Amino acid sequence: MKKPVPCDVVEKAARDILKERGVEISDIAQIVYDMQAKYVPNLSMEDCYESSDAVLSKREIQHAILVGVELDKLAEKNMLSEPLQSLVDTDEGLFGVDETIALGSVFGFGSIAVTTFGFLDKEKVGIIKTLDDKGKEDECHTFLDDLVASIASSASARLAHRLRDREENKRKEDIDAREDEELIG
Ligand SMILES: [Ca+2]
Repeated sequence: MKKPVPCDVVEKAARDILKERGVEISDIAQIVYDMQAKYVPNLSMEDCYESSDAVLSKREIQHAILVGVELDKLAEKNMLSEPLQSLVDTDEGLFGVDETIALGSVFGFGSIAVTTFGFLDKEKVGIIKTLDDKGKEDECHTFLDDLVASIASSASARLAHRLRDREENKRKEDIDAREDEELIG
């Protein structure tokens, strides 16, 4: 019988692969900061970092990262079959699977996550722009730029909801419990 993969192995692999591809949690936190600063007075980078890190502990996003980045890496090495190789490597405009995979994991975080993802998909900011630019050269980040947008969007939504709860003085355990109930994975 095939053995299930322990979840800590999956989480570590997803976190490692982001780093390997040049994305630090602080880069994602910066996007979250830029997205939320106009709505939240006194927003701290620590809150943005904490929220980005928490999103990375969700299984659904870890799986999306592993699938997407694997395809980016294979395309970079010219190892996919044609025509998929060219579709991924050239980031063909009508190839939307990169966005679909990334979008799939923001739904659990509600409408703020979905609208933020739509915004980041159009206005590539921070590390998303860097990845997009590098992808036009020798590297391939067709999936990764959308995955980063997905993590940042989910983290923005999570943060917005938590800050409201904090404002209303809900106890930390209640906030954590509610999040666990609401989210998949
Ligand atoms: Ca893309």
